[in-house]
Formats: sequence, C-alpha cells, structure tokens
Amino acid sequence: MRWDIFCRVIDNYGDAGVSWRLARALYQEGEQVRLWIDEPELLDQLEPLPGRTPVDICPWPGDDQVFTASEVADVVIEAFACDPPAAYVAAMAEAARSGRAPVWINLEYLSAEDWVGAHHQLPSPHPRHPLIKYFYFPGFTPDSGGLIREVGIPSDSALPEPGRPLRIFLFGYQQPALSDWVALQQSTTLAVAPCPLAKQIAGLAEALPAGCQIEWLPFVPQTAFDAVLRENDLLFVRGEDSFVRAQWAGKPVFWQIYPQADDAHLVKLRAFYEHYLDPEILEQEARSHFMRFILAWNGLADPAECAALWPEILRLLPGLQRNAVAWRDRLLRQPDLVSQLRSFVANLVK
Ligand code: TRH
Repeated sequence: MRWDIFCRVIDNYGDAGVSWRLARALYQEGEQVRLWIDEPELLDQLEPLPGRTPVDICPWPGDDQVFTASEVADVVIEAFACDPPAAYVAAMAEAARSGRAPVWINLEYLSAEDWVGAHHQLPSPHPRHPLIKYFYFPGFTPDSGGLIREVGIPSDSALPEPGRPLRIFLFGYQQPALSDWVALQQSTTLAVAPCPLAKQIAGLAEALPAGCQIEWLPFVPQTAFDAVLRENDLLFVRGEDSFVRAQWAGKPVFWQIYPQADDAHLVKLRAFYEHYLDPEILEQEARSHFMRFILAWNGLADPAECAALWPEILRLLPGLQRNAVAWRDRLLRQPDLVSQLRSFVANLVK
C-alpha cells in the first residue's frame, strides 16, 4: 500500500525521529512510504546519505501546492496531530467521494496512562468531509498500539562485572539537579551525547571528582543509536524515541520527560514508572526511592534529592537491572506498533 506520513517538527529530534523510524519500519515491511516533513534537513543527522533507507522524503507542501485525488495515499498518518495541509485533506475528501477513502490516522504521543487503551483506535468523523480520522495510541499494554520495534533486538544485558567503572549514558535537557549529582560520580564513565546536558557538564569539567571520566559522544545515525545505548549500564534518556530505545536495550531507564505546561508531564512520568517498576522485583521502599529520584531529575521535586538518593540508587542496581530485563521481555511478548498498525489498516480496507 501507499503510505503518506506527515510530520511537523516542534523542536529537537523527537517528532522527526519517531516519524522517520516509523517510515523506515514500514518501508522494511515492503510498504511504499513518503514522509512529508517541514525540516527535512534533520534526516541528514538521523540517517545520513549515502545509504539512507530509500523512503521518499518530501518537503512540507507550500500553501499553493495542489493535490489530486489520485495523489492521495491509501493510508495517511499525521504524526502527533500535526494536521496535513488543507489542500491534501481536500484531495482526501475527493478520493473518498469517488469510493477510495484513505485510512487516516493520527499517531498520538506515547503514554502509559490508563485512559490510553480506551481511546486507542477511536474514530473521529470529519466535521465537513466524508472522512474518518482514527486515533492511534502507542503504549506499553496490550490494549494500546504498542511500540516501534525492529526485528532482532538483542536479548543480552547485564550489570558490569565488579571493579569495572559504571558507564552512564546521558542524553537530556538542561536541569538543576545535574551539578550535585555529577559531583558524586566515583568510578564512573559518563558517556554524554550531544544535548543541553553536555553543555552543562562541560561547564563543570573543572569540578569533576577524580574517578569520573567524561566521554563526549558524537551524534550517531539512528540506526547506530541502539548499539550505543547497549554499551552503557544506565541510560539517562529523554523525549519519546530515545526513551523507547532505552527500554529495548534492557538497561535501567532514567527518563527525562519532555516538559509540558502546568506540569502535565508529571502524570505521564508517574504512570510510566508505576508500570515499569515491578513490585515482584523491587520492594515498595526501593520503588519509592526510585520514584523520588526520577521526579527530582525531572525538576518535579527538590533537585537536591538526586544527590541525596544516589547512593541508594546504586545499591538498587542489581534489582533495577533485573527489572529492566523483565520489562523488556514483557514488552517483547506484545505485538509491535508497525504490525498492529498494518493489521488495523488491513481490517479497515477489507
Ligand atoms: O529530541 P527529543 O527531546 O524529542 C522531543 C520528544 O519527542 C517530545 O515528545 C516531542 O514533543 C518533542 O521532541 C518535540 O527526544 P527523543 O524523542 O528521544 O528524540 C531524539 C532522537 O534523536 C531519537 O530518534 C534518537 C535520535 N538520536 C540519534 O539518532 N543519535 C544520537 O546520537 C542521539 C543522541 C539521538
């Protein structure tokens, strides 16, 4: 089938990163994919030429661009409710009137909140056109749309042997807890990806404790990113896509969620860790320590908690590692987003 994915970049790499990963995964399943994106140059970083997956990349249509019904794809995905251009929607309506209505999907933000299952796949009829848009929610439970997952995710992952410095991967937004937390890092390598945290750490370099090494990582193509994550013991990630990849790596995930107005992200953050931290692996007290640490890391509690709780987090590492593997294995038992999406579409066009 022909698939058109529409993506508008709000900021950073997440919107492009998720859309590109989806485009690539659909292409690998033999689908014909076009990605319409307003900042196509981001793809030069996410998967540089030459050798890039041959998905058709189209710059976001200009206001004067016209579309005919025959140009409309069989499946239209708008990433994160970005709204395809009006001229394209008009062409979708024309296609629908001639009996060839495309399947229109709004691929929503990822959330572990309870309401996701009840809203996943809900139809929303267009107020003026003979079109239906379906909400598609990625998620962590069988009643959600699942997560993007490439085939052949390696299933090994263990804590470092005693004596080897801990390798901590850092990719995050600027935040107040960092300097006190860095000051506690003994026998640690901080593997720092290009991001605002890197700039913050560079400013602290003089004050680093002995035994804390910094490794400045380059921005690697998305296809190499998973392997970089797997080389580390603890994964401090952010946004949506790096957060999911860290879960596939089977290492403890410290999520810095994309901040929203009025601390709306607090609910999402808690909802995730309430699913992630397994009561059969981590005692109530351990889970509560971890939750307090992660809230502080996100600026949603006193930033001083990060340093205060770090020794406790280090003691919890064996449990956190078992938890990370159990969580990954649980997710692996659920169907991935692309297979679920293709079956959903196939059922609608039957
Ligand atoms: O860049 P982000 O902060 O993206 C955010 C979120 O997606 C948020 O939900 C969205 O609303 C906002 O953008 C607009 O974090 P994220 O999602 O982890 O995206 C980073 C992407 O960059 C991801 O696809 C992985 C990729 N990446 C690489 O490919 N190589 C690298 O070396 C690094 C550091 C990242």
